[in-house]
Amino acid sequence: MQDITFNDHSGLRYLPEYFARASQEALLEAVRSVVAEAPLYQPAMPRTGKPFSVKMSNCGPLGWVSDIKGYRYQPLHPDTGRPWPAMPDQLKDLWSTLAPDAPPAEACLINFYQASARMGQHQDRDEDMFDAPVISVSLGDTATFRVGGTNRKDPTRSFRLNSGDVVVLGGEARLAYHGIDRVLAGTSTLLKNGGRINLTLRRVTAA
Ligand code: MD3
Ligand code: FE
Repeated sequence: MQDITFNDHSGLRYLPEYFARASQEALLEAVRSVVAEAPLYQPAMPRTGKPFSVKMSNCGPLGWVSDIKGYRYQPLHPDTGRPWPAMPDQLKDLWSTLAPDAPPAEACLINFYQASARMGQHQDRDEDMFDAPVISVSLGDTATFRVGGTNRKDPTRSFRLNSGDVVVLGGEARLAYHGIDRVLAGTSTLLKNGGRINLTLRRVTAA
């Protein structure tokens, strides 16, 4: 674990290599057991039903899902109909360390990117409250991440998210536009078959 190396005025806090390799491996094992119980599913765009290039699962009491009917949080896996698995202790600890004043996280979205996957610029606003930050953990191949401001037309900047990096989006940055432009294949040995996993922790309901 290392010190904060980037903490901007808007509330974006970047913690490169927050998790060392051994912790990344332990976290990956925890994610594998979640996905064994709650398999990655294929989300689709509201209205059009166009499939996402990213596959998803969740852990914690609520999970974020998207299908032709819309975006929402729900307690059950859309394919299996079972509750999402519990949030691993490493993620609960991460939340209490980096968001000590917030109520507990309720949702951890698991995004799985293969080499060609992308995530277009969007805001995270399906939650009932924006006081708590969003905390993101990257595992596996490096991605180029782009973040702007709270208006779609605000200038953006781009930086790389490597395996073990953590980003905390609090304050004004909580509602900033952001997305993943590309995944750089072959940049990490963490996932045997390559690809990238992003874990995003969120508080959904008002405390
Ligand atoms: C900036 N995930 O799941 S994580 C998402 O890498 C999402 O999978 C991306 O955007 C990923 O919604 C980016 C970093 C991140 C997460 C939430 C944010 C950046 C954010 C919320 C506000 C501003
Ligand atoms: Fe997002």
